[in-house]
Amino acid sequence: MLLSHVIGIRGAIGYNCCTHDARKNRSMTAKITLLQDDITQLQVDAIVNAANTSLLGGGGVDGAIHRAAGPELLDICRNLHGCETGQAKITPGFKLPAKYVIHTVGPVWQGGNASEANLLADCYRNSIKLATEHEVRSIAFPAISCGAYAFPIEQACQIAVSVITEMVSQHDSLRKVILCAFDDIVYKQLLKSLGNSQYH
Ligand code: AR6
Repeated sequence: MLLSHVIGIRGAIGYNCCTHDARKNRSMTAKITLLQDDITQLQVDAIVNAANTSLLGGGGVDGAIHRAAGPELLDICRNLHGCETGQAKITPGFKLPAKYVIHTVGPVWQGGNASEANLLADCYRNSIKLATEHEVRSIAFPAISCGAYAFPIEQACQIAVSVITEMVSQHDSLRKVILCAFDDIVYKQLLKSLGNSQYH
């Protein structure tokens, strides 16, 4: 696998961007891009929400997405009857720039012996699977479980990069995957994981 790596830094707001071109054999051209940004502002086909099993909103990125999408998002989420950890469900984005929100539920960190790693990988895998079923070409992920759910950030970022890299190689229709970090710690860790992935 060939990976190219470009970093650009824009302006006083500290916008950071890193692009990895992952090409598998001849045809795989989907790009994995790292941004430090508010996911609710991204113009992509779908953004992923780090939700809880109720799907009825919460704090963190979940709260930000519900605020930006407007009350219709909560109305439609009531009809989804929740979501199990590691699974994903899709709704429209309503007032968001994104057409869809894919709601997934990350694991709460319990010390590492409660299948947390597998469940986190399932979140990325099932979100991308659902996205491709809805002809999503561009998708943005927050750092699932890296906030209130207290997953160790280094391990979470490695899982995110590894599963996304694997999934884009299997789904040619997916042109762009954005890893959207909010804080510096997650941003730097994702950057490191993307760099390390060149050697695996
Ligand atoms: N854009 C991008 N990333 C964000 C944003 C944003 N606007 N806001 C926060 N983050 P968390 P979790 C980052 O706690 O750990 C909720 O209450 C944040 O810095 O949102 O999966 C749900 O309802 C962190 O790196 O999600 C659940 O109850 C990452 O998003 C619970 O929290 C995830 O932090 C889920 O916890």
